[in-house]
Amino acid sequence: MLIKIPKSWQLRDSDATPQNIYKDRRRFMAGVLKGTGVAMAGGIAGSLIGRDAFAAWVRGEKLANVVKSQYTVDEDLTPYESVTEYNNFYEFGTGKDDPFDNAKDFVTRPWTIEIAGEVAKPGTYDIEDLLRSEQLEERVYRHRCVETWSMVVPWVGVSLASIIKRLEPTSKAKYVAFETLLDPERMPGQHRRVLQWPYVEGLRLDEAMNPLTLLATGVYGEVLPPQNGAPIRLVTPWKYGFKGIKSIVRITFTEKEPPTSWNLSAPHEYGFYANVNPDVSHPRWSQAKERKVGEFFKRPTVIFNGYGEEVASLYTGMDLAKKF
Ligand SMILES: Nc1nc2c(c(=O)[nH]1)N[C@H]1C(S)=C(S)[C@@H](COP(=O)(O)O)O[C@H]1N2
Ligand SMILES: [Mo]
Repeated sequence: MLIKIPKSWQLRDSDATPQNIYKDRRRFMAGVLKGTGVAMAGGIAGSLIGRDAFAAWVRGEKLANVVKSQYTVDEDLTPYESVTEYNNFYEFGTGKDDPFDNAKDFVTRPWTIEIAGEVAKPGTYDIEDLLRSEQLEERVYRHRCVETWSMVVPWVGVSLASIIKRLEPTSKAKYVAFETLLDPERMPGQHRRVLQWPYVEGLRLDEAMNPLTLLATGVYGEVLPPQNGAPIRLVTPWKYGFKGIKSIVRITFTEKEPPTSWNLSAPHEYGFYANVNPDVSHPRWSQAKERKVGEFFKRPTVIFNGYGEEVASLYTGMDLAKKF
């Protein structure tokens, strides 16, 4: 479905598309990618992801063939340095600047992703084969960590729904489970049992199919740096940051709710759903306010991180204080 009426957090078409091609765009309506809400910047529907998307990250080298998505908030971006130097990625240490220091030399090419479980097209795919026919989109998303910090991040990635459709889940598939690489040689933080390794996460299938759900391969117009989850990581902007599993090597379609790392480690602190909810306190702190990285004063947190118009219907009839 093409979103015609912008939601409060979306850019208008005319904002998402440079003015000089906006008029042309009307003639290209037929070329608008179906099902993604993408405003095509130039009518290159169906184009392949540029080869550079599968190269190692090089600072300053911009990705080609990226279109600006309407799924974009019109807010000031968190500076590049904060987005890439203030991270959680326990495979590279538990301090916020450890991933920046320790993940630098993490080699992410070549990379394979195993597709398994209740799906018609299982197999081990080279990342390039899995993504080849997808459209790279830039989406500026709010990003909210359970430790009450927040950012505004310009991700580059592909719609997870689009990939899932091609893989054809069976009628038994109700959830999607994700797994990070397990390799203590390359991920030294895995020598310490701060979490059970590998890091695992999961979504209900309808959450995974929501148009907001992104598999990010880049940020700030460049290939994703290792500390941000290269070469591919999950982004679900209405959920707390820990759902955004990094450096994914396996995606499994399951009938039952899969285990998730933070729920395994502290079940009363971290639930499966992890929806941003200012009314549900973390047992050790309130979730009502957040501090945008770089700002001094806290702001009130908004339910579903402001994405309620797009996702609230996924949870009708659920008690989100119990199913947190
Ligand atoms: N594999 C893996 N993925 C992970 C984590 C991790 O420790 N390991 N930390 C999570 C947490 S707690 C957060 S807040 C986000 C941080 O993503 P960012 O560094 O891109 O902001 O990554 C999530 N994904
Ligand atoms: Mo987090």
